[in-house]
Amino acid sequence: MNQRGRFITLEGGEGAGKSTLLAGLCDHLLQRGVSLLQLREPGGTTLGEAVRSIALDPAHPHISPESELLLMFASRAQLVRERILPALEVGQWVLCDRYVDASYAYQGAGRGQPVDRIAALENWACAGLKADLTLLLDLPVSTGRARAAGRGEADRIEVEADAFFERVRRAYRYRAEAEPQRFRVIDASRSADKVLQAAIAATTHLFEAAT
Ligand code: Z5A
Repeated sequence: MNQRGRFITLEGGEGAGKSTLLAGLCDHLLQRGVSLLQLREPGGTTLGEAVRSIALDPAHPHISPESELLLMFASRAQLVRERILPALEVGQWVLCDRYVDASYAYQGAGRGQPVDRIAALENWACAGLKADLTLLLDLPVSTGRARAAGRGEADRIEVEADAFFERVRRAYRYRAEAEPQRFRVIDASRSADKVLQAAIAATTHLFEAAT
């Protein structure tokens, strides 16, 4: 019987370097012989990608905070059942660019949705699935925004003011402090290579637990 795979999530603010890290970390894990699946939220399924195009499109400025929260969880509920759980069951490792912590940070701290409402949605929609490891790329908001600035038109969430992203950053750090056994906070102001090395070091215990 296959051993269950590991579930790693990447979190952080805009321009923190998640996509860059994900590419390097996947290369590293593949070299170690890990079979893996790389996903993103919102997205990763036909339904999820459709949700993504609606939720992030600046042409929909009037989406309410409640609708935004439900859209994120609609994408997530589908992703968990259609892709993540089946992959973990056959021993694949799943690396996901954002997961449920993003809803607490963006829709909770950012948009002011109550934490207990998000927790209720998590209990219902995520089938009890929690990440084995969450890598939080922590970076000053101004640095992340400067990095992301050259990418063309901002999406519907990226147009928010700095104060929104400061709340998001605080919420992520608070969650990391509350769950130190799951989170590893990585100083993302360092070079991409240093960030990758820190992330690789953070995955070591997942291999130990697998043997
Ligand atoms: N969202 C939500 O509100 N609620 C939820 O529940 C979920 C998501 C799941 C997804 O957008 C949006 O959905 C996001 C939160 C919301 N909105 N915002 N804001 P996305 O997937 O399109 O984008 P993102 O997740 O915000 O990531 P990003 O802005 O694309 O950035 P990134 O992936 O973290 O960074 P990157 O692309 O790897 O790097 C950015 C640039 O910096 C690039 O030029 C790199 O070459 C450079 N870079 C990367 N690392 C470094 C280092 N270490 N040094 C210097 N330069 C670097």
